[in-house]
Amino acid sequence: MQRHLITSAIPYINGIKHLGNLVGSQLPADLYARYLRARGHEVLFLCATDEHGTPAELAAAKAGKPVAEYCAEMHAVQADIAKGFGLSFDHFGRSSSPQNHTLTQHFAGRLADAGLIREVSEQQVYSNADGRYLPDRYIEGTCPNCAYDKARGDQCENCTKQLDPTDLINPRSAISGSTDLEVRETKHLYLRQSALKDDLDAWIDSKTDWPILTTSIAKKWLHDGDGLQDRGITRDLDWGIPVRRGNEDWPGMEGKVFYVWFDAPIEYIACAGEWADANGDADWERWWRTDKGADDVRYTQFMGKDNVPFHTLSFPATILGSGEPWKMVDHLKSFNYLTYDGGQFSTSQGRGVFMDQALEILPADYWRWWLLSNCPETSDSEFTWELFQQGVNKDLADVLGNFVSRVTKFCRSKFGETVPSGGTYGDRETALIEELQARVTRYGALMEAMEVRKSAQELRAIWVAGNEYLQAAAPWATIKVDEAQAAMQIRMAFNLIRLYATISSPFIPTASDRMQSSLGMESADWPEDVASALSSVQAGQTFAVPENLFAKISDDDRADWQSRFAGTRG
Ligand code: B3M
Ligand code: ZN
Repeated sequence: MQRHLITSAIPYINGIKHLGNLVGSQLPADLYARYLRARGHEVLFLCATDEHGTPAELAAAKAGKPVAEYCAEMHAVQADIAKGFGLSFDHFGRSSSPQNHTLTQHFAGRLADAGLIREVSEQQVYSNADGRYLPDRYIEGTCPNCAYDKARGDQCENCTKQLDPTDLINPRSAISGSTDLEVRETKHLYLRQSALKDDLDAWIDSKTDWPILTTSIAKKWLHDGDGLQDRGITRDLDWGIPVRRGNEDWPGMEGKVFYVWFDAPIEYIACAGEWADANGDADWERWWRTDKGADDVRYTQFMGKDNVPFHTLSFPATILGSGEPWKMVDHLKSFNYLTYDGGQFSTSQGRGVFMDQALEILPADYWRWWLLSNCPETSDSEFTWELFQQGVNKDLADVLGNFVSRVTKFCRSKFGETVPSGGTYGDRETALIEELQARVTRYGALMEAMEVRKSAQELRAIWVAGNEYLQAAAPWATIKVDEAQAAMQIRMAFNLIRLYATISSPFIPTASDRMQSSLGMESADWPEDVASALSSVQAGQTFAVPENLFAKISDDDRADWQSRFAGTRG
């Protein structure tokens, strides 16, 4: 048994996330967490809302609410939807928590003590029309790196380059659209990432098992152009964590807050503190402090590719620079983008399917299966309603759902609602067990390696093998000549349902629970030894037919949703 710390990138508070956000971090993180728990490991799976910075302020202003109130409300909404999708966080925290305030100020103090923070008088964009400074997302313009014309002041979404507002070409205010901007001088704190460049480089080199997507992005920003840049970690905003040096005032920094990307990753740690406080003072340091037991923890992060620079450079710089024994990430799994009907999913433009809408039209498992089995792992992948319909109908309805329904209904009509006795496994069953042993072992290895799409393919192949067995054994024909033999075949099929329930649960937890409870089971151990797993449901076991495990998506439904989600969300 190992101990696994798992974090998903923490979603911005500014509204309900779309399916592209979901599949790029929280959903695969949940898959991994559920798998590891099913294998008996100890898991701490953390996520939170990212509540500071311009995304929060802009969204609250749009909603006409004070930021704190807006954040509290949206946190509850996001927590609820996460539950609806079966995201099994041990804690869903808030980056605005008191724990994160304390810890963020603590890190800033440590970094200052280590000489890794410098004060910079910098040029900042001031909007005359808006009467305020325009940090980060308050400003938009053309990316100096790739010429994308909707780049934001903090980062270009298109090429992932981290930017400063003054880098943008043809800048305009995101509040008013005004181009009546001027540059004024104000004082800010900079994290001297450049001083940590060699340490970061060596640390990244030691991560030989990281996906290429992750390392290539990290290396690009370490070495391209002038190399790793120092980053401003403070902002002229009202909402955020006040700039303090540990628990002391920071002269000259009055009224300023830390930059959202400085405090957001620290929330991964603070969230463990929130979890501990919510769970009767559980010991969180054994997950995060290598001097308090975390040296044998394996820490895995999940995120979209645009978040990689912050997790491979900025956050590690914070931790390394603190000189304290905090746990650093062991494996960083990053994802490309899911596109929507030939374009981008977009929160700001309300384009695509959002998590609340998805749950209104179908249960979570349909989405979980399709999104995970098509996740943008090695390249971008595409959501279209046709592909979604095909995937759900073929895999879930025709293969898995149909198997469960045929087996349970046939048994009920011929033998009643009890698994029948008679017969013993023969050659066909031995061959099936052999095939499944190889497949289940491979599936486990792929899940362990976080090969999400390949895991889904293997799981599907395991479902298909059961269907092929049933088709070849044909108990409906066997029963006419040899009832004991047919009973044995049905018993095997019930054992397959039990096996499917167990190994499918990381992907489709609700359907798995229903399969299990139809067999009166609470849970089962992972079928390491397939032969014994496939003899565990025995004659005499009662069952109930689970109605409609998966319904097919009709062409009418598809067409209906297609037009309903064609525009943008108001
Ligand atoms: N909130 C960006 C995002 O939701 C950002 C991630 C923070 S992870 C520390 O994609
Ligand atoms: Zn760019």
